Amino acid sequence: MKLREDFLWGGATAANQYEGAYLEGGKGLSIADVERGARHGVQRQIDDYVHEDALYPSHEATDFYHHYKEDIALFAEMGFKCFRMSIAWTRIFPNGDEEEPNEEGLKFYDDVFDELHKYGIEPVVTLSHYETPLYLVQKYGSWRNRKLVDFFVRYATTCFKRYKGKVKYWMTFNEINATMRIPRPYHQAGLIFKEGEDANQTVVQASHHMFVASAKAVIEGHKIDPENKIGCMLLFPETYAATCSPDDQVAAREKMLSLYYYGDAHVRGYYSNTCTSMWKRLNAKAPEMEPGDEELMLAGKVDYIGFSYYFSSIEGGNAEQIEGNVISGGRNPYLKITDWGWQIDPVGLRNTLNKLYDRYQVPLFIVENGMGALDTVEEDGSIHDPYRIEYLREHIKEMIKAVEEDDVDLMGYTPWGCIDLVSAGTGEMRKRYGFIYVDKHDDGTGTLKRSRKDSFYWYKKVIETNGKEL
Ligand code: BGP
Repeated sequence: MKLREDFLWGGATAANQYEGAYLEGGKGLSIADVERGARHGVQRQIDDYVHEDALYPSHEATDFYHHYKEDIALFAEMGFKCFRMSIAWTRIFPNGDEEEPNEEGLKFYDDVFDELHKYGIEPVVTLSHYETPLYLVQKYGSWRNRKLVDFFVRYATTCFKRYKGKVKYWMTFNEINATMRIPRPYHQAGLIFKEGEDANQTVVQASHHMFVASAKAVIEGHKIDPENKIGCMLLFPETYAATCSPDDQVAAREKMLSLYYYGDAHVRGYYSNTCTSMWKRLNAKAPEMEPGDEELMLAGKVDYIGFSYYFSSIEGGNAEQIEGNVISGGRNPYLKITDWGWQIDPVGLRNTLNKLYDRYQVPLFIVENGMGALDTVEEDGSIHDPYRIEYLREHIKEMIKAVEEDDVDLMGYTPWGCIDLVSAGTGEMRKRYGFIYVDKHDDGTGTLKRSRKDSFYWYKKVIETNGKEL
């Protein structure tokens, strides 16, 4: 199979890390607006929440809200075919539970989508990217409460109706499987555990509500516009056994179970043996279901799998542990690491594409991949980032092998943080992924001026030649 001629080359962002303007245009607070990064824990931050903008990186972020025209022109210059972004739920429903949407928020995304279409760029939209309305967390206990299903579906259908004809690629929940990464499900699902609460049981229940919400959104989205392609989004790092000892193989296989848990529910549309065995592993019961839930999950299966891939790790043996943003794993002596200790493994991307396609047989979309690094601006303003080019080049090579040699059906590739934005894991600005540099720093200073890095010109060529020139 050849790489599709209409392959969706582009880049990826999320509102809470990029948009800024956190209180403008009638927007309400989201969980991201009171958090300083997934790795910092959260309960205390909500209690102590004060408007110290530099400490809460989503507040200004890199200000897409006021720079979208300029940024989209730069994406167009690189030749983007698509642009992955998220809608901030709190721009549309500031508290999350209102009956009527906020027109100013709806209008903002209309303008963004129109601007993208001006250049022939297809929007790829995540409905919930770590942006649950804070009010839903405080008033309803977030996704542990069944009521969120209806709130989410109202939000999703409002978007499907309003942006019909402007957006056809959607994803429901970003990295939904991060919900099972206890103790950090706040970041994904707004869950804060009470003293003595059975956290595992809550996660199983909250995840069920998200599956039902996603399935209902898929069903409604198809009704509103049969052209809609609605996917799920999985965090999907590769895992190897530390040695060829059978026990290590088991450990590596088991590490993947929580990933397949979410894939199976979304794509197969039911709780497979992987899921039921996970309940035992977590010492949890099956989630409480309402009559009709199982039918909904089956009828609302996603059209494709979007996934993020950054690194691999090993399981078993006595491997030294390394931290990702919401996950951790063992150090692999064969691999180099980034400035943040993430293991660089392009071959792991090919493995992942094969694993996912083999199991699910639906189109795949790499909606995040990339390297967070420290960039230096030279005196003449140029930014040389050969490390980023090398990382992406090697991953794209393996991606193309998966398509051309292994016949995996792949829709597109949108490297993460195509323009510098705030890190989800650490809340830092200095951890940069972009082809476009933004003058903004961790202490909140900076002019927000945009400049092209070397990788900008390199990626432009990659897109122009449909991946032939790397
Ligand atoms: C994924 C998230 C993104 C993003 C990326 C990079 O987990 O979906 O929101 O930020 O990881 O991670 P970080 O920002 O922690 O470097």
